[in-house]
Amino acid sequence: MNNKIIFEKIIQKKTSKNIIYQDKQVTAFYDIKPQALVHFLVIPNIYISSLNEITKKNKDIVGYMMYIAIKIAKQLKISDSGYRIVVNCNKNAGQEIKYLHIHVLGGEKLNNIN
Ligand code: DGP
Repeated sequence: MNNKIIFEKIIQKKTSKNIIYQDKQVTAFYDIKPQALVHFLVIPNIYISSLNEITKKNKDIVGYMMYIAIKIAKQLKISDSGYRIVVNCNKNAGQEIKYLHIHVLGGEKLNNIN
C-alpha cells in the first residue's frame, strides 16, 4: 500500500485527532513520532509526492505551507526561542512518507545537523 494514504486520511479527518490547523489549501498536525518537544507537519491538501514535483504551476503552495508553519510556530510560542523547518526529499534524505510535508521542530534546544 502506498503510504501517502496515511496523510490523505488525516486531511479527511478519518484518523488523526491531532490536527492543529486546516484550511482549503493545507493541513497541519502533530507528528506521531516527535523528534522534539514540539514537532508538527504541514502538508498540502492536494497530493504532491515530494519537492521534486514542485513546478512553476504549483510552486505557490510551498510558500503558503511555510507561511502557515511560521504562523503556527508563533501561536505555539516556539518562535522566539527558535525552531527548525525540514523537508526531506526522497530516499537519501530519509523521506518515508511519499507526500510532501514540512517538519517544524522546536520547543527545546535542537541538536546540530549536517
Ligand atoms: P519523513 O521521514 O520526512 O517522510 O517523515 C514522515 C513523518 O511522518 C515521520 O516523522 C512520522 C510521521 N508520521 C508517519 N505516520 C504518521 C501518522 O499516521 N500520523 C502522524 N501524525 N504522523 C505520522
